[in-house]
Amino acid sequence: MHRQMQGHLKRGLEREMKTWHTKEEFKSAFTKKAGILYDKELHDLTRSEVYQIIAYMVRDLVSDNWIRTNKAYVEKKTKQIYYFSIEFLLGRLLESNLIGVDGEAVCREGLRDLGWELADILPEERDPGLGNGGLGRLAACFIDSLAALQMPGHGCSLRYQYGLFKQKMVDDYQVELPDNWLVNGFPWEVKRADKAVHVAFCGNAYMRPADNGELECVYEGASYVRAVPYDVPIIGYRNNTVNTLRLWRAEYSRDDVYRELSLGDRHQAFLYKDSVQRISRFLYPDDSTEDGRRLRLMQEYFMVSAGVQSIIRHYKKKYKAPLTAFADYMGIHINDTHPALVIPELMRIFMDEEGLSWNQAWQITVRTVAYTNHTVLPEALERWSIPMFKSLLPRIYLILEELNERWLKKVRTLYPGDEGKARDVAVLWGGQVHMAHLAVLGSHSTNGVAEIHSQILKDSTLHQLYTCFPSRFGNKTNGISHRRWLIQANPQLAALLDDTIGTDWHGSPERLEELMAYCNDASFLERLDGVKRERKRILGSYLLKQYGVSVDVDSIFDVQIKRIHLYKRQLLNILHILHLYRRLKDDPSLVIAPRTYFFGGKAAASYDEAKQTIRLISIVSRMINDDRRISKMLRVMFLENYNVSLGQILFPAADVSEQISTAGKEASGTGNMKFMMNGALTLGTMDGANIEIRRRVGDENCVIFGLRADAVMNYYIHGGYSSWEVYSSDENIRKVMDSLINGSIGDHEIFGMLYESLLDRNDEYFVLKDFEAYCGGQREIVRRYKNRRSWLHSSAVNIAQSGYFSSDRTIRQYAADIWHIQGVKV
Ligand code: RUG
Repeated sequence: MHRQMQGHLKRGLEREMKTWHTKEEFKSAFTKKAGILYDKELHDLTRSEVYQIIAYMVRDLVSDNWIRTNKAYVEKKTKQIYYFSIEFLLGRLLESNLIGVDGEAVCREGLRDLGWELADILPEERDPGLGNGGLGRLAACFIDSLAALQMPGHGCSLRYQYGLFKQKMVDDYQVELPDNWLVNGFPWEVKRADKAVHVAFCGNAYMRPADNGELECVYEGASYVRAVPYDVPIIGYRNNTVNTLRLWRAEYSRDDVYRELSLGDRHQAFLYKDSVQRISRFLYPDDSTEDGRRLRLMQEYFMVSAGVQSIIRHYKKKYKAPLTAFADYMGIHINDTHPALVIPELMRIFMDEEGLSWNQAWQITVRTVAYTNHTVLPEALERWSIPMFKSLLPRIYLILEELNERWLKKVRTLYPGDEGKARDVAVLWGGQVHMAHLAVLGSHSTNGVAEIHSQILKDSTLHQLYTCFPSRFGNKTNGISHRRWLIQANPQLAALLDDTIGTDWHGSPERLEELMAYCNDASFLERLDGVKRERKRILGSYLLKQYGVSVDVDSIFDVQIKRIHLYKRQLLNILHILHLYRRLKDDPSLVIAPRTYFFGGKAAASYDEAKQTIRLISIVSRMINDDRRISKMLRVMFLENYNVSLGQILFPAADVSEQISTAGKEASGTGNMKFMMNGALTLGTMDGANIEIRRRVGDENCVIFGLRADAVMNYYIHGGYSSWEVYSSDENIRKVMDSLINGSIGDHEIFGMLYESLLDRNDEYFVLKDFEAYCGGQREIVRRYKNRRSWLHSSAVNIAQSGYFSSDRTIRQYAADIWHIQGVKV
């Protein structure tokens, strides 16, 4: 009661949020907007046009607040954070923004009066092609939380014309089609041509003595690319805050094109235009070629330079404080090493354009930048060849050279004769630029994304740098937006929670823990059962509509959705399915608990083993689903083109969350959190955030199996284990492995590459070593599922404990420990 009164009082003082209060208000705004945008009778509008109209209406609602938010930050001289990320995997924005402005219900009712269903309009929006996986989705959750918590934090990235690719399955092969997501425009963006900057590439840079006796840099013959920002409003959750995601697009200058044309060289003009536009054309150019790698480096520097220039300009114009105070007002967070060139770029501007000394510039830079590492896989740690780097970014290279020289001098003085140490901490070594080393050296904070991952960084991946800067290292366990992954994706569950524990958890997700009091409440569990069944039915009808296949909603829905990668071990899952299939084939009297296995995920276009894994899953699924007897107990689905929108249908419907990476390899995982929040039980290894999930829910409410990270590490140190030995001594494994090459799968298919990676190349990811334990885990899942009441109890415990994994908690930790920012009321 008391809290409620306080709430009313507080709200009374705040400016009322702008929204449509009645459906009449909505309808009148809609009609007006439709007239302005399309000049058509309402009944002639297409669904896509209806989507565009509502999107622009939402933008109208928030436009004052967008201006006000920026003004508030400047007037209060608040420190602002810029989250630089090469990806932001946003997902569709219409529904989340409608929820944000508290206009969803009114919009739904108003539209219905006008003859449309909101549910039919939402799919008209294409998933923005601005990201591909966990790292990009994390960035999207983070800016969502920053706005929800009214914190001054913005995103910075590239405006890719094409997303990763659209995955299509053709004859069991993954085919990559262009993801032309911008084809109908992107109503959420605002082009800010007046804020364009120029980014320099190539040319020649060298140092020469200046008049004052110091060295100065001469940089000549550079080519300039115009970077134009497109701003997307990031709308806070019913709170008036509107932050910004700034996306940079490479544009050619008309003057340069006209110059070439006036010289009569149309071909040259075309080449120039193309060379500029390709910088922001594709998310992830193919990095298996030198040309692709060069383009990727161009993208990284383009994003970084444009972003840093605009931040410094903003600081000088609006904050009017000396550069020495820069880090007190501006923070730059780099999401992995892709934006790590912010470090030399800040140095370049501070020294070459602002006239600061090396030491002054370095001090400000380190205080400004913070870094998050997302991987310990050596092949994913970015390194660039020095010749390529030098030719593309000559001035930036000179800065890295100086930085490296100064740093190694210090290291060699502290550790004389220890060249191993120098190698492990160098920025330039062995002909390569080491981006992770640059990121640690040039920032005041380095964190991993789950406890185990942060520990591995300290103990091994970045161990030598850790010994140099122990106080810089920390952990920030990842989180997910409970607004998108629960309130929006699973309104049925959200309503049940509201009914049971009230709505306070919307603003304070840790209060989901109040659900613990209901985990043994029979009537609550019955309703939870109803919600899960409903969500399984929704997935079932989607599959029927999309693929014409039906699934048994009474079967266990076991889901593995994520990028396809050997370390994530989709192979382990499909080999176990093959094992089950073989048992059912060998023994016609065998009856097993009905199960439906779902897979979804894209393989990188040049990653052959991952593509063959998809092919294996696809062929096995057809073989099993076509078997009339067996498909009553076992079904397998590979869902093409897994993306955020598909995730919003899959997570709520899952009973089992497959998190089965080789221990020590998955930095955190965030899918594991989305499943948990929707009441699925984790079947997982002691890896990434699984460990923290297990700690919160207890062994009774998840199933953990397999080698631990230290055992894996031990094997690596001693040259691995012998997968042949496991193969020879375990009949189940032998039979499953043989089926990969003896023609018994599908139409005499041979999966030689996978067979080789597991046996001839000694199973780097311990698939065979963990096979028996995984089969045990699967049996345990079935055993528990059979006791419906206790399964539902576990499901409820998972939901109740999932509040910790809200990205609001993560962002609060970043804000308090790294960024030193607070919420600002708008
Ligand atoms: O593989 C990691 C995931 O474990 C993690 O959850 C996610 C967000 O932190 O980042 C993923 N990741 C790592 N994506 N790209 C990389 C390497 O650049």
